[in-house]
Amino acid sequence: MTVNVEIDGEIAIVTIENPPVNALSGTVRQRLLALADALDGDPNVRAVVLTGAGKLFVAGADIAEFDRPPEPPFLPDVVARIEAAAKPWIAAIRGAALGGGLELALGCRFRVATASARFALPEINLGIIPGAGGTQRLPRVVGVTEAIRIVAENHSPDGREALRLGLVDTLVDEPLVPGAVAFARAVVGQALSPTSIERVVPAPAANVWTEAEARITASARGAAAPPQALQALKHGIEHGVEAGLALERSTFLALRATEEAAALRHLFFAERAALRPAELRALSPRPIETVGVVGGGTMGSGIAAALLNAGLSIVLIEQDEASVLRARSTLAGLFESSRRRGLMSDEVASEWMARLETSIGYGAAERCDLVIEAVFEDLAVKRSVFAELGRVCRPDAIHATNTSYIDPRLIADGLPGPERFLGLHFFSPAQVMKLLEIVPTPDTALDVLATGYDLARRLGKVPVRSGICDGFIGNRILRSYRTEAEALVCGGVDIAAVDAAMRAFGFAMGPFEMQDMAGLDIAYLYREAARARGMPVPDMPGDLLVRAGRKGQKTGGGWYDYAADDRRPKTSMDAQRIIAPLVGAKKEMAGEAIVSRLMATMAEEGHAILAEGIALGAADIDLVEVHGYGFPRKRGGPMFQAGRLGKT
Ligand code: T1G
Repeated sequence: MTVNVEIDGEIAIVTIENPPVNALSGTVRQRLLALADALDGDPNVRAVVLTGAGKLFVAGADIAEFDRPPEPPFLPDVVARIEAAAKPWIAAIRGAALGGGLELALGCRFRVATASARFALPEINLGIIPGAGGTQRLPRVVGVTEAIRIVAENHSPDGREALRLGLVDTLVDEPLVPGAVAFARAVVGQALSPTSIERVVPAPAANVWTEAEARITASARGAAAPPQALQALKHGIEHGVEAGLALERSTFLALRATEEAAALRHLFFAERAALRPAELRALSPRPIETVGVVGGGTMGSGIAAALLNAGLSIVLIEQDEASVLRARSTLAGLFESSRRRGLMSDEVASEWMARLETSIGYGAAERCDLVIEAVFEDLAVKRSVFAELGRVCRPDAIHATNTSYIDPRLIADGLPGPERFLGLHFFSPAQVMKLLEIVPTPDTALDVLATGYDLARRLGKVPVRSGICDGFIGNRILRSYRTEAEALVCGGVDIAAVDAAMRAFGFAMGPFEMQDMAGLDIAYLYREAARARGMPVPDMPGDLLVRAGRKGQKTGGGWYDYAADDRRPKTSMDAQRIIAPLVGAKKEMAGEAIVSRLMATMAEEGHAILAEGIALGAADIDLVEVHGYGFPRKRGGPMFQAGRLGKT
């Protein structure tokens, strides 16, 4: 973890080397400050090239430091010291200059970069805003309109666009440093150009601010940082750089201490740790290029689309021509909706279709490195699929089931190749939802498990390993959440009050609205099956609704009523009458109390899941909830919430 310096003639080359991403830790900041003084005082040095070792320039401040009080030297001071250097500093950027890394580069007099380098101020994704001058220097380099997009809307220009914006002075091909040294030699001796902060930028028309405020507030959907990033930028334009820097710093420090920022940092590290479980890091995943998907229904088509999106070749296996046509039509519909929303070009859509082969019967499975089954949730049906695959596939091909609750051991029992069998539980819509529950059996080989994780990485998914229990991690917690919500209703709490409380907490929908959308019969059938096994499962209000034919939106009403052409839930007198036998005297309950009760229920189930070894860690449970069940990201997850309340 160092900052190295070497001298090439009259040019000093300063290289930040703090693997894995050259984060600007306290040690790095100290070394940069010391070097700025030393190089200013060295008569043999006439310019300084600043670069990062490895694949990128600098990924930003060291996020791991944010849970501790800030330690000097502070990054704004390091940036200001470099900016005030008597000799020009030239930032030489490859890979990425992110957050504090871009702010450091903006403190340099010049910036040179490779065409593919990426520039961003992603602080808002961590619930904070830039804290080292980015909201003030950037608009004075690229103009206010472009700066707003980068500071508050996650726009991330590459080197070519950065050149066009004036964010970089020239593009340099690899090898980067010699090109940067040549540029430094060319500027040596010239009168120093104004620093970023000295540049004057015209204040934009008033509508630029009002339009940006409206746009950013809407897209922030309650997140604190984006609107405040805009305000810091605007304050500096309207009241001068010093005032802008002061507001930026105070806002950064205030936001950094919020629960939202802590939650987002928690998820940032959890998502990265989830991709590389320690026990698998030394293992090589098996090569996967052609993947078979058995079953072209909603799940199978969504899985196929996710695989196509990752550049894999797909064999979609169905049982007859009609099913194949239906699957093709489903996929074409997915592509068409992506094209209409501008998420996919015609060329990409046709390239995807070129990599999609459909097959009637299992013959084509012999060419597959991996086959994922996504057929009807029935044990016998799934077992018959894998029996066929066992006959056709290569002996090293991996077999995966997408089951959402059947015990994978029962599916694989007695079939060939148990060591290359595992559960890969995708969430619908599989081409969108990031969560992938990976469910090995005791026989699953570690390199097969590593292959599952590697596939998740290639698909851009968040993999979470689950042990085998009823519902794995996510559906098990969902069941306890829904049961407790119904218990509140039995206790006299209004359905709409429960949904409103969970929406205010940050969920897109409350538990009853969600059930009406997904169908009440899913939970009902689960409970009826348990009752059939002799389990003492008491009737719940949802059961009464299903027996009365109220299964949710698909039947025109469930917990709520719905008009034919209007999905907005309306209080249902019919539903109230049906559930009345199980509902106590009306009881008012504050939203916070409702949230606290349901959070406690989720955390309690989470603790049981941890105690049983079903989840490897509390952060994994939070990832399941955030990436599979709509838990608001700014709240970090049920285990994070419990930890904040000292309940872990
Ligand atoms: N600080 C600390 N650790 C970091 C880090 C950071 N900024 N960025 C990445 N890591 C760790 C990560 O946890 C993982 O660790 C390893 O590096 C590889 O990461 C003052 C306040 C740079 C595009 O938000 O976007 O600057 O799991 O798996 O896929 O205004 O990391 O190996 O132990 O993601 O190649 C702003 C965050 C900070 C950028 C590389 N910067 N990082 O992606 O690797 S706030 C960011 C990324 C700030 C200033 C403000 C990505 C990447 P481990 P990885 P990758």
